[in-house]
Amino acid sequence: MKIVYSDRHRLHAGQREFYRGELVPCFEKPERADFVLEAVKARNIGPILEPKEFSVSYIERVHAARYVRFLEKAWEMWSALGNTKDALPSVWPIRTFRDDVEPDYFIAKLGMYSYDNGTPLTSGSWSAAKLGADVTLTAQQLVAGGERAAFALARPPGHHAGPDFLGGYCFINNAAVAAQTFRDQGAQRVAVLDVDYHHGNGTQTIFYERADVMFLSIHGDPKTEYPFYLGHADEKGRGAGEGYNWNYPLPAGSSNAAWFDALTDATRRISAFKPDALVISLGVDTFAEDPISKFQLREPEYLRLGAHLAALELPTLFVLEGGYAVAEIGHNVAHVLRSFDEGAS
Ligand code: OKP
Ligand code: ZN
Repeated sequence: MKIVYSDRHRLHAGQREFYRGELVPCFEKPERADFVLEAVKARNIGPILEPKEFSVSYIERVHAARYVRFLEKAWEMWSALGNTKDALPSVWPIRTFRDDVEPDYFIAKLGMYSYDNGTPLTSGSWSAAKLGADVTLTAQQLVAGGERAAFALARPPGHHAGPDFLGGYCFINNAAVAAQTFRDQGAQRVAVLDVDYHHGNGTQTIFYERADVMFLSIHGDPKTEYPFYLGHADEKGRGAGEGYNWNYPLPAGSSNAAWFDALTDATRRISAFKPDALVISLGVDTFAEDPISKFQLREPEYLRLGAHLAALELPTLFVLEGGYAVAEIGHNVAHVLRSFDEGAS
């Protein structure tokens, strides 16, 4: 399958994130994409294409305009205060505070548009995130144009970014932008399946009240795993969206058998939904050696995942999300894509 990639992802390179009481080097680093690129090249997954440039209006179909304006201007505002280090929030308007009055103070603004202190905003974050969306949309256009599948080799990741918030290393929800664009270009129904170790809270929130985009996520149980406050099995959608959101939280340390049981149930629901396109939020932090996650997938499981997804026989867009066992993430991604291609008709 064709792969879309730009080396300008490295414009986003956070220095430190807050983790277990201290600032540690970011897990989400540019080398991640380098390793994935190297592995897909080594295994001849397909030609590597440069992204086209898309209007921000595609992004604003799923993100609030005021959030996008904030991202565009954030570094300028922060650096105008004399700051040179990455911006991290430290205060948030949780329950009972007002979120309708945007503060002037930058860190308070940043807190309004974020939900954790592990996502540094740097001088290049907006450019890289916009480019990640361009990479994703370029790959989406290939699938909309008749390709059986395409891979958006994007970073930073996207699935934790919601309508008006960043977090979990994510700024723009690439998978959601792509799903919405499929809809806007004539797809009646789109399914988004999130196989990253972490619940795709941003994607869920964006489509929670909609029946035209089904969201399904297999992830570490939020009772102990990030993002903690969303991703339980009883979240099934609201209003028109009821019955179009399916979460498969699995305890940390779950067996691969349990993981594939969840996948089998999720793909059964996708088939019954009869979507015109499928978006896969492809995180490979499900890997047994991942430093921040607790599932046990390895090469045979990634091959099995690719074959299982191919059997759905749907136009499929793969979007890169997490995966932090840096040297191995390339192989893990390549295994999924190669076995998909082998199984695809
Ligand atoms: C992103 B993706 C907060 C540290 C928590 C966040 C994990 C984000 C995972 N200071 N770490 O889903 O792979
Ligand atoms: Zn993850």
